[in-house]
Amino acid sequence: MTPKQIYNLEKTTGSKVVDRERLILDLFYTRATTSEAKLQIQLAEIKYELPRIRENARLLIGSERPGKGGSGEYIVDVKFRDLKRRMGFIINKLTEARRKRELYHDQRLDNRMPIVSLVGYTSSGKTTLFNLLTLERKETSENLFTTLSTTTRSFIIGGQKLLLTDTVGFIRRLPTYMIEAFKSTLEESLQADMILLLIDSSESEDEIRIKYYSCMNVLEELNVDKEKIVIILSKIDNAEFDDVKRIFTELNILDPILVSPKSGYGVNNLRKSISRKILLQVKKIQPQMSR
Ligand SMILES: Nc1nc2c(ncn2[C@@H]2O[C@H](COP(=O)(O)OP(=O)(O)O)[C@@H](O)[C@H]2O)c(=O)[nH]1
Ligand SMILES: [Mg+2]
Repeated sequence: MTPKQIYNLEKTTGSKVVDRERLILDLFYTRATTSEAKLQIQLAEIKYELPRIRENARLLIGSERPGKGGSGEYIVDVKFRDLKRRMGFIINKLTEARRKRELYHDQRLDNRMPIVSLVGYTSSGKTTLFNLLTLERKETSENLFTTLSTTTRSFIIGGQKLLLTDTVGFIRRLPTYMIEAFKSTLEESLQADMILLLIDSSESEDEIRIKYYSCMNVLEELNVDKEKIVIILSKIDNAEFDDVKRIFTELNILDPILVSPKSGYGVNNLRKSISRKILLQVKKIQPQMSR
């Protein structure tokens, strides 16, 4: 939506109006746990605002046309310079934050509970599965943005206490300037020992393929160890089993876990897989811990 459309809608409805991009930015912001993530999101916010300055200024001063030399042009200039300055400031801080993160990275392997992270597109069933595994009752819905705060809960599998993290998830048609901000919301959960990547298997073949590849690409870009990733075919109750099997053979996914977060189908099997995999991971962590 253009600023003008938002302005007009607000006037006619008497309600606050946010467009899709603004909403995604707000959502990311509520999920940001690290200062680096917050900075990335602020940067994306500036990129959202920059192309809207002129029109916003025009709306602000009402009928007065922001012609050359007019007060409108002045507002635009000041605002533009201000945003550019803030952008430079944020970029510097980000460089600094990245340097610090690399410096302290190794100290993260101290004595801690193994962490399992839920990743996947919005509406793939992450929160439903989260509730099921942790016996939590959080709101789930068709609404894409039900998950509003970072959620980590402990749960026990085979006597081992673990932490499970729910994430905001991938979003369809994400504007390119938001990609870095999106990745930064994931970054912390990707430090997990095991990543459950949920794919909604009830969607069309094309959708499944596209989403699978885009998830895997992002995880690769964020240097996630492939061995940590477990592919979960979610909502299997709503899928044609033979079709799904064929697609995943074609995608060369060796042993996906079939789950229906809603009905609970396949969840015991999933628990067993988590338990097996985490035991291996914990063994890998232990020697480093005693160094
Ligand atoms: N048919 C079906 N629907 C499901 C299943 N699991 C979740 N859903 C529905 O899918 C929607 C999105 O689920 P949610 O857990 O909020 O997805 P998230 O965005 O990945 O956290 C909700 O309406 C759920 O009730 C399932 O196993 N089968
Ligand atoms: Mg959710």
